[in-house]
Amino acid sequence: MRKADRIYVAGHRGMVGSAVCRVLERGGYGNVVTRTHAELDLLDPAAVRAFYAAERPDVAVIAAARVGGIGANSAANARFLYENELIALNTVWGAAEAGVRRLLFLGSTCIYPRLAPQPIPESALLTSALEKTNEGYALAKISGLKLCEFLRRERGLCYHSLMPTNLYGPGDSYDLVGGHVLPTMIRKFEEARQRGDASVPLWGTGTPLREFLHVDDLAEACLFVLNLADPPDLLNVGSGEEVSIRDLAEKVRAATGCLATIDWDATKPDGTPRKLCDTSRIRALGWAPRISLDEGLRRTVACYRAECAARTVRLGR
Ligand code: GFB
Repeated sequence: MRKADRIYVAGHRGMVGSAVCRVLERGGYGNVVTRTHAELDLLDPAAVRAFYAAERPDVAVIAAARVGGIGANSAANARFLYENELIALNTVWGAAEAGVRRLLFLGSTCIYPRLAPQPIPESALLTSALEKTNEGYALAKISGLKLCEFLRRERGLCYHSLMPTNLYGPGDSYDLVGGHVLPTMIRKFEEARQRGDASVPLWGTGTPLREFLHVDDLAEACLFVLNLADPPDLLNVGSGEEVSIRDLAEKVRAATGCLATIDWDATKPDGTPRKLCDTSRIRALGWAPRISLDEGLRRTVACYRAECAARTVRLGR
């Protein structure tokens, strides 16, 4: 990418999009184009076509999506499929039609089969059944990455995709019902500590394993791959460290200084048992994460407390 390139970041107000904007600014890329949801409805193909025709970006980073944790996804697979499919197809197809030179599409490692070999290689895509709790979101992200692949093959456009593992960090949603596990645990333990609660309710059995990557590491990976002359179509990006939900809870409890005990509600879903992604391909190209889970948790608890104090924290419902 050139410093003067006009770079559209779709979803710039979200956790991923805002991290990408920060890393572009730090890198001296001063020509960033953004639109709020009120300014541009990505579900509307005509509006997206008109935007691309008017703004004519050189590069597009597609970080816009309807996202959520296991609770949000499993309660609304239809909406997650519908909205994320439209966002993916409109932003990618619209970019190709407008002659956008380069595009990076962001998905998630939930695109891989529920029982994929671990760690999950990119080649595991579409080799067996998806995890039911987030099938809609996964199908939409698979469509988006496949559209990028087809456009690259048919039109020679350098459109490629990154599939990050579970992300966390500044600007995350702390919605107790729809949020992801890590931010939700931070909020639950923080509020229990402040109220002096004796126990904290957590979901499932605590036995599943998850991998976590700080969103600032992902943003650096985005810039890294955007500066590759010939990037692979699809690359996983993750920390390579997995932790059980139970151990994560202990880490979050320690990071918040909460003394409450934990009540596991086995009526809530566990979701996929593991989803450690194989990141050997992106590491072989020269990228590596820099923020460990312990350091990331320390930073994120401090960030959550600051967002609460500034009343900018996204608490959802
Ligand atoms: O981040 P999360 O909600 O979604 O993590 P996934 C869910 C795991 O954490 C399950 C346990 O094993 C839950 O039982 N858990 C324990 C909790 N307590 C809680 C809690 O209070 N809240 C939540 N949310 N979970 C998501 C996909 O899967 O991964 C998304 O649904 C996306 O589409 C994301 O791909 C990266 O990790 O299971």
